[in-house]
Amino acid sequence: MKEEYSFWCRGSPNVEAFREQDMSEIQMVKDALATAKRVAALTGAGISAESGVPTFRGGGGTAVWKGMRFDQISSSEMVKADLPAVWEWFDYRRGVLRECEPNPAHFAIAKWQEQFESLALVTQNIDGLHRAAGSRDVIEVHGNIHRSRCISCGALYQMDRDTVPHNPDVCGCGSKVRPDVVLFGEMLPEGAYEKGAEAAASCDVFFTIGTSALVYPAAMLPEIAKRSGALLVEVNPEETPLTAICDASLRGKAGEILPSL
Ligand code: BV8
Ligand code: ZN
Repeated sequence: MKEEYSFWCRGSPNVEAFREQDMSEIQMVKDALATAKRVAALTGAGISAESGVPTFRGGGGTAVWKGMRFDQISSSEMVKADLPAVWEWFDYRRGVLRECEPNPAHFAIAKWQEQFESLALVTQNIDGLHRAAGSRDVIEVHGNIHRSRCISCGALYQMDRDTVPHNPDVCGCGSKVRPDVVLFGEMLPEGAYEKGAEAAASCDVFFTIGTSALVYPAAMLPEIAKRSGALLVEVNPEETPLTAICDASLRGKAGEILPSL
């Protein structure tokens, strides 16, 4: 049996603690889901934490790479200034991802696709773990680390997760390729934000899962959902700037909370 499942089935201390703490809130969310037709979710790095993928913030730290904060190395300036350094950072992360599998949180959301009339999944993550867990039509607002793009003609190259380092390094047209990921200072993929905003504005329940809600415009989506009358549910061991406007804040790990919903 997979490690994380035995952990969950054993009734780990976290799960016990979590049960007393949130039963009223979790019951409210369960009741809402019993009648919900349209559900939407925004996920961030925290949903992949139990798969072994390091998060960017939280736990008091900020990811750094060779002395640079990750928002400096993951920036449009660095692609122009030092593309090899950007690839070194992304190939390192792709190497880490080779060992990472979807966790019960990813599988729970993939199951929701069958349970509700409509399920819109917007992810800030570039790790591809939602798709690997079986989710379809994932709106990847920050791109995907297993795809690269020519800096001149825009040709896309899909890599499998074992292609580390990235390949090809040069496009057929002769120009360099870069990660097909939205870096700081760059626009989101055409239509991605709009699709997410439309889902947020028309859902009955909106989940913000495993995100510190600091990066825009993705962090706007839960606010749009709230303003449009959705029940706003946060799943995160820590408080975030969204906590104050949430109808329910389920304090715990996504891999334990989502399957229990
Ligand atoms: C744009 C890809 C516009 C790269 C990423 C000042 C004010 C407001 C905005 C700005 C500003 N200055 C600049 C901006 C814009 C900027 C921005 O928002 N900056 C922020 C930091 C202030 N945004 C942009 O640049 C965006 N583009 O705005 O373009 C524009 C307009 C015109 C013309 C040109 C451009 C592009 C943003 C996208 C950047 N790319 N990623 C890469 O991955 O390297 S963002 C990066 O942060 C990741 O994608 C990540 O997903 C995202 C958000 O982080 P989180 O997912 O939330 O992860 P984090 O570690 O922060 O938090 C984890 C959470 O999980 C924690 O809360 C933790 O408690 C919780 N957790 C931990 N374990 C668990 C858990 N939860 C549940 N279960 C667990 N087990
Ligand atoms: Zn090209």
